[in-house]
Amino acid sequence: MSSQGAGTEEACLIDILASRSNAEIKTINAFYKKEYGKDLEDDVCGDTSGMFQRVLVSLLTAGRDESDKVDEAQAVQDAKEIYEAGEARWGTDEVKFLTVLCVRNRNHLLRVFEEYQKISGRDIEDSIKREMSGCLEDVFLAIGLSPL
Ligand SMILES: [Ca+2]
Repeated sequence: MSSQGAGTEEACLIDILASRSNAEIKTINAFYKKEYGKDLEDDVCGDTSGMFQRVLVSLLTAGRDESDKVDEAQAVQDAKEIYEAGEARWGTDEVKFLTVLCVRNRNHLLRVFEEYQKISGRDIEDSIKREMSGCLEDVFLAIGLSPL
């Protein structure tokens, strides 16, 4: 896999997984299994590696909170943790980004991004671009930008 950015297959996976509901992802998984006789997750794991693979697998498990509840205290905490995992340190702790971006609901995330802007003085998109590269950057950007 190229580190320069997403190739066609990776871009396709990012498009499909970053913005779908849990129900849609479950349907995609079931369809894939029926059509190809194997799990999409196994194929994704065969074709990708590292943090990008972990993000895709996390999205494939369809475990995102789908309520519209914003937990204020948690949103502030999430924003702080993302800041500390990225801009505030040498290198990047990508797991923190994954934990927030792949799990929290959309309303909550919007609140996190707002809080993040206050703490860091940057948009989350800017920080993702500064802290990540390649497919990982692409998938986090897709999650950060898309209406989940
Ligand atoms: Ca950093």
